[in-house]
Amino acid sequence: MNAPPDLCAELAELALDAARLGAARAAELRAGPLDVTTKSTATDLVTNADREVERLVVGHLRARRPGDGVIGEEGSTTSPDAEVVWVIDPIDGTTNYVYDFPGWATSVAVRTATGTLLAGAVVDPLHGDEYVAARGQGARRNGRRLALPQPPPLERALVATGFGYDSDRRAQQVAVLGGIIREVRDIRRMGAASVDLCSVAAGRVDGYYELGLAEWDLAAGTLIAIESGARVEEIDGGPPRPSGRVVAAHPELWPQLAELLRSAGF
Ligand code: LIP
Repeated sequence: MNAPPDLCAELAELALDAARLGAARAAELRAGPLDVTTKSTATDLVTNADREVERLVVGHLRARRPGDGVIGEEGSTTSPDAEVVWVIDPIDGTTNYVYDFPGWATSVAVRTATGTLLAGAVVDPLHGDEYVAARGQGARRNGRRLALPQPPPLERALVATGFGYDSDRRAQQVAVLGGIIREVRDIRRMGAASVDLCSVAAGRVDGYYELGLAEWDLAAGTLIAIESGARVEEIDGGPPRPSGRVVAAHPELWPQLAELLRSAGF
């Protein structure tokens, strides 16, 4: 599918609108009692708010683009092979959300059937951050254009990462962390991949890596980071993929960070 710039700009506006709507409803629901249950493990939380926000965002998008497909973390997937597909994480960072800990976000992206990201938005209301990008048109945070600063040397890089819910996977991830923590400035674990990727875009961290993310964790933040000037790829090359090994950093820092991660077993 050929997506002209004006279509990507229009989709970006709709993505931001939908993410704002979802984040605002999530914040409202957080003020009241939550029905919290678990998914893949006892620490993989999901709440009534995740489900309600996803329904709200999907309804908003469908009303405006009824022919598009949807892939949602909480099960709203319809027409996943459509020419245009929306990828939604209603509340990325659900553990942060349940604990009322800043750093959860509503993430809304849109891509072609073949995986080309066209637009994306991430709204992190507790930090007051609204990120948006349209393909080829840059990325913005709260309306201001983002441009990656020159990176520090690797040993002065602030690097974000995250951990899965499975204890065996966490053991693997801690081993990688142990292999890099003495070689960089410091580590940050924010708890939401979309916020981590947007933090790279905003220069709030110099790099990010994580293993085993879902498409809805990755989609919007990946485009926002790329459009800010970052390199966001699988450690072995190519676009980030579900259950892969994503690395994001300034293009000049990316190879060094990737090499360090490989040496640590990532
Ligand atoms: C989260 C990811 C994060 C990861 C967390 C969790 P969720 O997604 O965005 O990067 O480290 O463990 O998987 O489950 O909150 O939507």
